[in-house]
Amino acid sequence: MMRERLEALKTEALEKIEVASDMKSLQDVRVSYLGKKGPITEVLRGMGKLSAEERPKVGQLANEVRDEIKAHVEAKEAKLEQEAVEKQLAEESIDVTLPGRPTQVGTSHPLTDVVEELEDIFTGLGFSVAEGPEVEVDYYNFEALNLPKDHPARDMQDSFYFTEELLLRTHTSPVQARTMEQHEGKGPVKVICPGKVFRRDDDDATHSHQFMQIEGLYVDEKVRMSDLKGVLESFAKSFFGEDRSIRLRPSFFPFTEPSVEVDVSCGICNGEGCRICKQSGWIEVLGSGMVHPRVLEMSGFDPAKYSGFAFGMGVERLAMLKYDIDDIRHFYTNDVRFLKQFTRA
Ligand code: 2U9
Repeated sequence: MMRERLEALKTEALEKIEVASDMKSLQDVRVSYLGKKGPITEVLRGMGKLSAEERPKVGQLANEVRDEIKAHVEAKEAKLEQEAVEKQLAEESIDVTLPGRPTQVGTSHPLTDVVEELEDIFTGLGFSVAEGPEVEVDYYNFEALNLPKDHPARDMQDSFYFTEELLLRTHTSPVQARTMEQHEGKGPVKVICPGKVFRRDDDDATHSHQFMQIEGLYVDEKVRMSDLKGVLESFAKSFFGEDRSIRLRPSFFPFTEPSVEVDVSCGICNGEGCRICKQSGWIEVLGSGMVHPRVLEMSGFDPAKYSGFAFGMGVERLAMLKYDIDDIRHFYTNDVRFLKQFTRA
């Protein structure tokens, strides 16, 4: 009787294990058959009623049934776990044949490209690169550059002032004045100073209240006007093309004497005269001159022993000439259709 009961329990349990489709129902089967209150324990408890001959045989059978159910539960557990892993792998698999999503790649700003090209050209001619503050004191921005107190550039209308003493620099010249001062009267000083400058202009196609300059300074014993001409001619050929030439026209700046404006031959008509150069054959690109003796003196150099030349140019203007850009505001409105046309080689 007990034997049949055990055999029936086994068949029943194995069937339930077979159909259990998740861990929860499998554990329920295990607890209900093998637990302390389960039918097998119950059979074992009732063995007292059996004869001494029957008892060990039924006890052995009960143990076998219990071990077999246990083994099936464990095998099913392993199977369910394996299936769960396979299901997860299938769900998380990546279709490597799908086309990739394109990523937007940025470009460097055209002004950055031009500044870096200019730095390469001038470092190739022996200049170092110097930088300085954009918020300047009156002394370095004006006084040390021989700009008299009544100079129009000092007017509140022309510069951005924080206080009477403090303003946004109107050119990068204060960087050269600071560099000279650091050299304590001993040459050579040979630097270029690229950077942002600020003027109270109304913005239009050729003016911006913020723009970029590169200025240069070379001070040493026996620096002459011919050095100025050689360096600037070499720059013009490197930047605009070997077929271009320069000419100097007399001009005036408070910080240089004599002063010149430098034109480059027109690359469109080769000096013949066209719309771009307004029929002159020449395009104005920068200002320059021999450093004023007062400027040398104020920054600690003896003008009897030292001389030098300086130059200044607007980076946007150079970029506009080189890349045929018709409006300075394109550099600052950051329209990607404009920006993405400039990708450094
Ligand atoms: C020191 C001594 C001399 C810098 C110079 C110019 C001529 C010049 C303009 C060009 C177009 C500014 O960007 S622009 O508007 N610059 O014409 N700049 S000489 O002379 C210096 C600078 C510093 C100590």
